[in-house]
Amino acid sequence: MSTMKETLLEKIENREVRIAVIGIGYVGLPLVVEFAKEGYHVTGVDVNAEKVRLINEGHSYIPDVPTEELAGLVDKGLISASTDFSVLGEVDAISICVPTPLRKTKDPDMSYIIAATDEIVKYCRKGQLIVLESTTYPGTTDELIIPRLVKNGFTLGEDIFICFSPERVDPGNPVYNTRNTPKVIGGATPNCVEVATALYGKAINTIIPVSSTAAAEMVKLLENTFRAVNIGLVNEMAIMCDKLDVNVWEVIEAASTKPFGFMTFYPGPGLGGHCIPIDPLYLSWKLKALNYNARFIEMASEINSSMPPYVVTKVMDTLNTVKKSVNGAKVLVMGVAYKRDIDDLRESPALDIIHLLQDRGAEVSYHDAFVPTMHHEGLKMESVDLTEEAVSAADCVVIVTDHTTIDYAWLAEHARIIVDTRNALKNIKNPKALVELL
Ligand code: SAJ
Repeated sequence: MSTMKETLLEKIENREVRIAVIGIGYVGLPLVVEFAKEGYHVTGVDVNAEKVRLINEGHSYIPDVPTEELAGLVDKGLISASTDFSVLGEVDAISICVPTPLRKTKDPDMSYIIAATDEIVKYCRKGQLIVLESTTYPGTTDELIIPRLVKNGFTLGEDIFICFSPERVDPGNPVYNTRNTPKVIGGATPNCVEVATALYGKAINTIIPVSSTAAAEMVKLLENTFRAVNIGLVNEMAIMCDKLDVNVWEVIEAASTKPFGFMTFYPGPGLGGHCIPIDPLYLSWKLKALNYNARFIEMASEINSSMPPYVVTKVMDTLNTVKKSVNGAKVLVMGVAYKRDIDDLRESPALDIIHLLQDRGAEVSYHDAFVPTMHHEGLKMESVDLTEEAVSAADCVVIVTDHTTIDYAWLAEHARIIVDTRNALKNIKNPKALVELL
């Protein structure tokens, strides 16, 4: 008589396993597609009826997922989507890819994970694999997921299999995608890891098993804390170089020639995105509960959060050199997305910079072809056309996001003053505009 594990492993081999992915956003939808490309039937489950409709019509709303690829898999009947969580009772494997934001109090908002888990509790049955992918603090799987799921006579690792596997999606990355980025998996028991490895290994090239769910949760937080702290370091370097009258960009380029023991990060207007500014605070929050203060995380967060005001001070000081006050000045912000060549505004430092400039009486407009309209965090604005009139009418242009679609030579030709927070003008020799670098 086969054990539940053996039955599941066999169904995985035979492509009979049916999969549900809860949360079909920039993490969940690529995962749905990768499993379907391997011949598995995958259902995207989401509370957002519009996303469900678009998927069932074969339309992708995630730039990294081509519509034609999604449509082909939907037409084959391999991909479907639903707002009805009862489908969770019909599948063999469930991946949870829901958001883990911060509350206004900067505490972790676990409501999405808990809501998804409570839906699974209603429908889960023996023989299922459940994998949490949402970035969260170490201990979440063991403390929140397992106690909710492993009751009613379930035996963990025998008839229910639970793992944590961090998502590693870098939106817009032209090289690394869900399939070719190694996937870390930590399970509640060795059987759990074995089952998850067998399934994910069908859709992802490299699986990296670790010894526990907490280790896997910590791997992700190390990865993103590493980035937040190093970006904080290089932002402080920018502030120090400014005081020393040294060009930080030149220093970084030269340091980057070191072929070992150095990794290049660049200063900027602040830390955007729904991961890097937020994930480390999940870790520091957890450690506070254990009476430990994660100093690097706190310090990096403090420095990175100080960059938008630092940029606004740069604008004020530069206007001052031409005897202009920021109060009443026309300021054009170039790029509002949180990083180049994407349309995502979440935690974008541009929002803080615009608010701070408006608070000081500036008349602020923005241009961002990726963000034609912005209705976000109290701002309701439209992107202005990038014309000579718009640029030359501005008392100051601030490059906040360095989209590669902009002709920076043209901009430097027609702007009066440019505050460049991304060294976007690095290749422009003798710009006509007065340029102030971060
Ligand atoms: N930034 C800097 N200086 C740098 C690098 C980034 O100021 O040297 C800023 C960016 O402008 C942006 C923020 O930091 O506002 C985050 O940038 P990011 O490049 O880390 O981009 P994310 O948050 O979209 O994606 C990251 C992933 N990025 C990379 O690995 C390059 C990766 O860390 C995670 O897979 C992902 O977050 C996630 O989902 O956790």
